[in-house]
Amino acid sequence: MDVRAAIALEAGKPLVVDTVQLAGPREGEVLVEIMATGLCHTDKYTLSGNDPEGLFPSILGHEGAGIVREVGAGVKHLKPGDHVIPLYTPECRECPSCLSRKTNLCTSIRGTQGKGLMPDGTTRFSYKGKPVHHYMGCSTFANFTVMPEIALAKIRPDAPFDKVCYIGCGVTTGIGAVLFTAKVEAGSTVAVFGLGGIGLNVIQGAKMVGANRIIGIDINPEREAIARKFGMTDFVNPKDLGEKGDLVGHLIEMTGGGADYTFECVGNVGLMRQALESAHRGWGVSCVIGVAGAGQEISTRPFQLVTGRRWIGSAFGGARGRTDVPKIVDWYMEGRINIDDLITHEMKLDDINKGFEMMERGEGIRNVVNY
Ligand code: NAD
Ligand code: DAO
Ligand code: ZN
Repeated sequence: MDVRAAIALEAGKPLVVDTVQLAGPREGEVLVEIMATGLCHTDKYTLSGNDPEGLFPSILGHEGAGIVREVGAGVKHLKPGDHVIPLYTPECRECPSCLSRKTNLCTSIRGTQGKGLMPDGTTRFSYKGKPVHHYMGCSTFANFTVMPEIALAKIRPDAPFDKVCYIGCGVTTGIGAVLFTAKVEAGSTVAVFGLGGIGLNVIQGAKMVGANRIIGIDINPEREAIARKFGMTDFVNPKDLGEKGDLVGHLIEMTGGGADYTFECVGNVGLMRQALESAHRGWGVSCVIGVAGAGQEISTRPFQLVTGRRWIGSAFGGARGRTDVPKIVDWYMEGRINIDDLITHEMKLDDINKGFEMMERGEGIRNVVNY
């Protein structure tokens, strides 16, 4: 079938909005009409050409919501008409990782997904007769996509697509890192480094679990107001500490020894170190969420760990997509979490490059394409 898509033809070039061809779902696969998709910094990173695993041509986008239109042979849990959120971290419930109950990083289709292919090693998209890669197993920058059944979370039908699409990445990543990965307790002191689309969701997760003090750190002073709305109690702009400002020392003093939990939500390896070192001696946990540039490394003095700080990381908030994403949609529909105030711009697919330019300028929190 013909579908409308924003194609990443070449690294560093704008997306091309055009008609591409999509083959139907094969065994275990599902055709989904994408109704809305968020634009995430990871899409921008891949398009820039800096992602060593980026493939071209491809159809980017991994933060979508849509409706099942057709199912392939052997599909057991979905039917046409079901509302779904695509999962770049699938949940097969059968692989050693899923069965371990120790991780959300399902390994069943990891090999092909990383190569931009469906589990049978082929692609469903083509453009001008040539194959086009899938992206993160989702490709939500097309109004129809084909996905494996194990990579779709079935959600309630009354949830608005243009809001809950954000649960497909940013919301779940931020809230999940607090609830599922770090398991922050009520009464904790939490420090959040970077108050963008991820960090603001860490803040609302910390508020949800009853954190006592939530300190936000950002070099953009405009982030203070929205972060306070989401539950931040204290704001620190490292630029206000001066050229040689000691952010770690400042935070340790503010918290009487360090935060119980710190979260790095930028992707800056220097900040990751500061986040670790701002965690409380003896028990502080520092969680890396930000994705650093290719080849970068983190470092600290090992004594930081010997003296009881723990350095951990979180992918997709530690969420098991098919199990946890429908619950997070329920939390939104019950008014327990706020997504509306984080969706700062909506646009049509034809304007998607304007959304990328806004991300580049750091404007707004989340842009959504409403098909
Ligand atoms: P964003 O650009 O919306 O937010 C980043 C924020 O960090 C901005 O407010 C910016 O002003 C601030 N910032 C930049 N440099 C800073 C510094 N030195 N000190 C303090 N603040 C600083 O980005 P986002 O969408 O929130 O994504 C954040 C990171 O999370 C990215 O690296 C992204 O790739 C990553 N991410 C990880 C996962 C995961 O599963 N682990 C999922 C999605 C995104
Ligand atoms: O199982 O090794 C694996 C792949 C895990 C993918 C998780 C990616 C999380 C971070 C990427 C940012 C997402 C937008
Ligand atoms: Zn699995």
